[in-house]
Amino acid sequence: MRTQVGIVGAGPAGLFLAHLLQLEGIESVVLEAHTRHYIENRVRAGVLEHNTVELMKNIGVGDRLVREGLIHRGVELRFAGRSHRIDFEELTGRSITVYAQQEVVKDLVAVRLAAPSKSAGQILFEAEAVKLEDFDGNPRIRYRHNGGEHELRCDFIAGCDGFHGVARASVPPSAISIFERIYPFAWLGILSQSTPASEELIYAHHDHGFALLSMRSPQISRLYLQCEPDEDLAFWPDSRIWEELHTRLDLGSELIEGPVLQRGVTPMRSFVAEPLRFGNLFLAGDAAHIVPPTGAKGLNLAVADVRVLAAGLAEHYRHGKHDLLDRYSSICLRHAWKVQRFSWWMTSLLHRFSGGSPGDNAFDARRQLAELDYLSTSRAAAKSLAENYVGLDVNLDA
Ligand code: FAS
Ligand code: PHB
Repeated sequence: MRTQVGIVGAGPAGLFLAHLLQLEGIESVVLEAHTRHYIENRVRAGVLEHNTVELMKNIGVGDRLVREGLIHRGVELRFAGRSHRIDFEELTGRSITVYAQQEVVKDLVAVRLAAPSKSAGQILFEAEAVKLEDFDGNPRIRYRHNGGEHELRCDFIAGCDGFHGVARASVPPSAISIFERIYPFAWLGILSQSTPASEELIYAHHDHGFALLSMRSPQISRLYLQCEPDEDLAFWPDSRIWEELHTRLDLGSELIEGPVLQRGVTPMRSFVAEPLRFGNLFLAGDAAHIVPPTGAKGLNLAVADVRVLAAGLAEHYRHGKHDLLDRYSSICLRHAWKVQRFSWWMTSLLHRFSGGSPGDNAFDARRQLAELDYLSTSRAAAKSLAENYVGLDVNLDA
């Protein structure tokens, strides 16, 4: 099979890229290892930045988002027995929208499969890319599908296959640099059939550890607890989860319990691969970088990458120019490192660190409370958090 752009992975990065290319009349084929049902039901991110929301509306996949998405104009910080609201709208004129990642995936898969011409709209499900070849010259993707091994020839390969994918692993180790920080904790996340105790997200700093109240709808809550990196969910019956959420969020009877519909433990790491381009292979999204979810950035960073990549590919096919493709890596890394900084900062602000000496840990806890106090009393500090949280614009002049 042959196409212009071979895309490995049908997560947000691959699906947004496929649609952006289609709007430019550029043909692509998406290879996805899992089934459509699997990727459309995988519970992950929940917060869309301003720019992601505006993009979805502008590229014709925002109708359900506008109907069902929950617009949030601020977020609450809870610490030392008190609360402080960061007013996004007043500080930045922007807002965020709570709309689950799997809903974004459903919207993008639907528009892709509805594409007029078959070649412009192909997603091959249960098609696992096993080897990327000759991405310096004439790229080929070898993949398994329907019990056989196949080859997709293309002009370019977009590695949108996430942290554990084959794309980054195909790059010779000598050609790539890795920057990584592993955090000494994870997040235990649940979906519960319970009315959210707050209309906006609550990030809570507590002696027991971090907690986050989010939601998916007026009937479904999304709640997280800081836990050990190797936490065994068997030791977290619903009763213990709710007890810990009550303690850390300190919402009294407002925190309504309900049946736990889904639970999982998400490890926490900061990770960046450099560069992001290897000949005609481009890495995007989690294949290129991972952020701790504290800043709600993972999905949004993936979208930022593929907007630049799609613009670069359009410049190539339409005008035969390569300026944006040549600057893809520097533009996306400059943005990604700012998002890494913010995600690391939010994580370092709100989580209980216990790995150091007792003195270090006690110092850290006081430092965090001082920073939270500063955020609640300084407009400049609050504005900095707000403009990062609603999303920074990508600077194409990198
Ligand atoms: P994805 O991992 O979403 O997609 C990659 C796709 O490639 C997958 O569908 C995979 O099946 C496919 N693939 C992999 N190898 C392949 C191969 N060899 N051949 C074909 N296909 C292949 N972010 C937030 O902002 N907030 C959160 O709360 C949050 N929670 C998360 C929880 C979990 C458990 C995880 C893993 C991530 C979470 N994230 C969160 C981050 C997440 O949302 C990612 O940033 C986002 O999915 C990135 O999108 P992609 O880059 O498309 O990668
Ligand atoms: C979510 O709703 O899943 C969510 C919200 C904010 C975060 C992370 C996850 O920082």
